[in-house]
Amino acid sequence: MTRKPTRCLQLRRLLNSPQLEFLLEAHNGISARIVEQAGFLGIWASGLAISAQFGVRDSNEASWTQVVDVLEFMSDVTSIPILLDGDTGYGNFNNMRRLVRKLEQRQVAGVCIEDKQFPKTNSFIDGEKQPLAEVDEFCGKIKAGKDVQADKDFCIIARVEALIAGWSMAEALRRAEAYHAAGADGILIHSKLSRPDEILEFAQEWSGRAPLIIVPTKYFSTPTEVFRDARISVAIWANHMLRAAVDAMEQVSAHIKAEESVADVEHRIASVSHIFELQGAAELSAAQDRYLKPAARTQAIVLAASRGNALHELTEDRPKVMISVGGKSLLQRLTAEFKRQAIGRVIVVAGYKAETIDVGGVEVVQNPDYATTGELTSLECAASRFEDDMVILYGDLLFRSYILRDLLDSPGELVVVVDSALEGSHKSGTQDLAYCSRADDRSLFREPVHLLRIEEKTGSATPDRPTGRWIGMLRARARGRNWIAQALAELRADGDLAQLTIPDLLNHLVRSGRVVQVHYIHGHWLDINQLDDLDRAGDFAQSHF
Ligand code: SPV
Ligand code: MG
Repeated sequence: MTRKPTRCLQLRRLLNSPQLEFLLEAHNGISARIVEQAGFLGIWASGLAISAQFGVRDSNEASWTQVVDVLEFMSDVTSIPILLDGDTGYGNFNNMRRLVRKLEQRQVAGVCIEDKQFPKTNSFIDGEKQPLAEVDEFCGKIKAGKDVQADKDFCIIARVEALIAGWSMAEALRRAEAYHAAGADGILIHSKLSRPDEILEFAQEWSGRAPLIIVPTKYFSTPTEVFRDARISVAIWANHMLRAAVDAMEQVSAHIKAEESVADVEHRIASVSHIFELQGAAELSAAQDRYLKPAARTQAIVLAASRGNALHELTEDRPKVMISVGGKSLLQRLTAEFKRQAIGRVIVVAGYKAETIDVGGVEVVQNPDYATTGELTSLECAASRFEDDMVILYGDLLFRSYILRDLLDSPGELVVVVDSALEGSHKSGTQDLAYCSRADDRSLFREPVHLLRIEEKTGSATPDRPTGRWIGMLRARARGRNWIAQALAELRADGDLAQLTIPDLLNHLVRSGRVVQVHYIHGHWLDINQLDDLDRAGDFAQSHF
């Protein structure tokens, strides 16, 4: 087994790579993880961004140990190298030695120090007024760091601030050369101009004596090709994660303040489950399965045997569950939702073109008589695999994640999801109208509601009014599972199972005195019956990230 190179070696390789490489800024654990997930090969732990996320100034107001603590979180959740923006090294050569030791202990791959004086100020604030360090003193700091590092590949980058402070190109080059001779593994040449001219001139004069690093914050509009042509080793996008986060937070907070509601922002911001993902929740639940008594597993049973005739040629070569919505099949979308809710076992009851179901991680059960039978026969085909906690649903559903999550949280042995938004919906196909013990009062503290019956919409007026529409999703716990198994047996004994539907099963259960709980929702789902539904589904899927 080949081992991944150490992070120090990874950083060294980026520095020495013949092509232009990139680091992106991160300022805490979650942003570091996002940078790695975006595909970057290295992270810039920016002094500006780390101080800003603390809400303090980039003037060494945060202590160096506070910075190192942040680095520890960043390092723990990533595997790519982190280059710390170590300001001036937080003191003299001795502070630098201790910093290097502490960074190595936390697997930080390198540190960049700048030739200014402690406490430093950000280069873009009155750069010209900032005193530079003495060259010899700064060289001593570099040497001290190099002498103390334990890993030969730990990188020390020397940052030249001469151009920022208004000194000449000759002075910048003189300093870079001295730092290189003192052992620096690379030179960061900084500029506050909006054009890259002085950086390019420096690069030309420097002519590859050591890897050259730049921070195009001010000359951001320069085409990246220009840096490649100038043989720059590494470009650092130094503050963009922080600025993106601040912008998003300002917009969202203003919106919530004005609206006094979060209803409208919910789908513009990261879902809570995505946050869990970034926190590595899946690893913890896998570990819990290993180290704690295994919790009861929830399984999903997807009824997907039908072709979906009203979709015409779209289902010529595949069942409805395999048609694509926004680049992903309905089944892929469902399995992603299951994964989000930690539903590990997925059973798909297939019939029409069952062989085309190729979504990873699902168990396919066949209903060989799909052409002449209905949903209950399909459900019966999965009966031998029933477990004590299961969600049963139609394969043509799209829904917001919270619907399944809330269903899993709701009490009851058997719970059906009913949409109380009857008016103004565009639902096509059969409507399974639900008559329940109470209408949805949409209040926080809901009274228990149970199902009275489900009726297919016929257009004929009935004396009582439906309180919603069953969306095609239910959940059964251990006793609910037994009720279902028993009801299937009874209906089979009656001899008419083949043509029956899930609503028939639910009505049978209610008639037998079983309590079927109702979990109300209000919109935020759709099913796909006709071509028209597909456009809506595309929009729905897109707005759902
Ligand atoms: C930082 O990211 O903190 C830097 C780069 O040092 S700059 O802000 O451009 O000085
Ligand atoms: Mg900085």
